[in-house]
Amino acid sequence: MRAQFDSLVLESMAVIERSCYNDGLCHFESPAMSLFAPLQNDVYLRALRRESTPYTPVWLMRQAGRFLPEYRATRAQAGSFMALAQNPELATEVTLQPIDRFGLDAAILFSDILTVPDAMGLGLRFVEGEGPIFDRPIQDEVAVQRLEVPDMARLQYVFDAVTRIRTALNGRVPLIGFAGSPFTIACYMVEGGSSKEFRTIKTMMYRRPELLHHILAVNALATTAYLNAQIAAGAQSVMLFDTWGGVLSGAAYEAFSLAYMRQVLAGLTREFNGVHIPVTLFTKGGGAWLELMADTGADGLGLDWMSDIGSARTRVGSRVALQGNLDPSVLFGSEAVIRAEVRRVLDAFGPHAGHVFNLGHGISQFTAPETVKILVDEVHTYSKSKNI
Ligand code: 1CP
Repeated sequence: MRAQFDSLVLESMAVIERSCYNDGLCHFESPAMSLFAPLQNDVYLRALRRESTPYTPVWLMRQAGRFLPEYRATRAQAGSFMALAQNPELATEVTLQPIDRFGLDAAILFSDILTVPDAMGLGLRFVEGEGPIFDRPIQDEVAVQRLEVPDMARLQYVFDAVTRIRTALNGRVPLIGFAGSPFTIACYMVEGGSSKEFRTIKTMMYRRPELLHHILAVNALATTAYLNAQIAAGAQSVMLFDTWGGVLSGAAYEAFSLAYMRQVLAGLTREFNGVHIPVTLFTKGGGAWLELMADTGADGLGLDWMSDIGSARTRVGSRVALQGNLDPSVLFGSEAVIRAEVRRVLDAFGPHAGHVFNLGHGISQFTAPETVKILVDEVHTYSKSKNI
């Protein structure tokens, strides 16, 4: 069984054309796709295409993670977060854990947005309790000039995980690939880790904007190549996480974040082996800019919990699907509160096609897994009963 699975994975990967990864623009011809099982649940993909669905699909940002005891066990087995992410077999296992447990409508690749700067040679470490740290942050002109689009071969472990996960899913639900936005990964690259004030990157932005533009241009090319390679390896939809775009002024958001997400979108493979690959953009704190985001040509927009999804829908109409909106802290509430808050979001979105239920940001590590079961049940039963 295992040998058969491994040979299927190897066969799928062997036929993926890898020769043009670095230009970000090449079109892959991959007969590998025919080796994947047909999709049984396409509700998530249909919602992103704004087609009607029998119920509202649901998945949760960071659905594979520390709130699940089985994730903590696999992570302990791997030894560290990066060892887990770099092991396609274990990454497959943790990607499937929330699918098996909760009956979600999409799986998301288990990896991280910081794999790309790591492949650029910045030296990524995760320190318990402190989050990600880069040993070689990009803080002066010499470091900026040295920065290059990494050879995608250094990220092969990610593409191998994508193919292995897609194979293991066996058509149960679609697989989402992802990357950080050029600006969001630049925040970590310039700050050297997590930040509250973003003083180093904002100082660069206002004193040496040309340096930041250079970093962002490299990041946009790298992100395009990275996502296209995930699509070639089997990702059926991709998402750009712009977690920190919302710390910018409107003008700076357009120039330093949105402009580069547009570049990524322009270079993405939007149709692969005759199938449309939907793209979702999520700018946390980006509620003021939804119309601009909808104009990028993305298929879906992620919403944090600070925006009202009903007014957001009125503003963007059916140009894009909307995903998200439930405050992750709702999962700290009672069963009755969780069910009521889920219904509130579904009612606020209204009787339209094009809603993907999700949280407004990643699930907290302190969430009790049983609460997610309640959430998924309420999304499915209530939306089915309303026949949205
Ligand atoms: O200790 C651990 O096990 C590590 C915790 C963890 C996990 C589970 C990290 C470190 N990354 C991940 C996985 C991850 N990260 C996924 C996989 C999908 C899933 O779990 O279901 C995804 C999509 C991400 C994306 C990610 N990483 C973002 C964008 C989305 C978001 O939540 O805003 C960001 C900002 C990161 C950086 C990062 N990686 C890890 C941590 C703890 C952080 C955040 C650091 C910070 O707050 O600045």
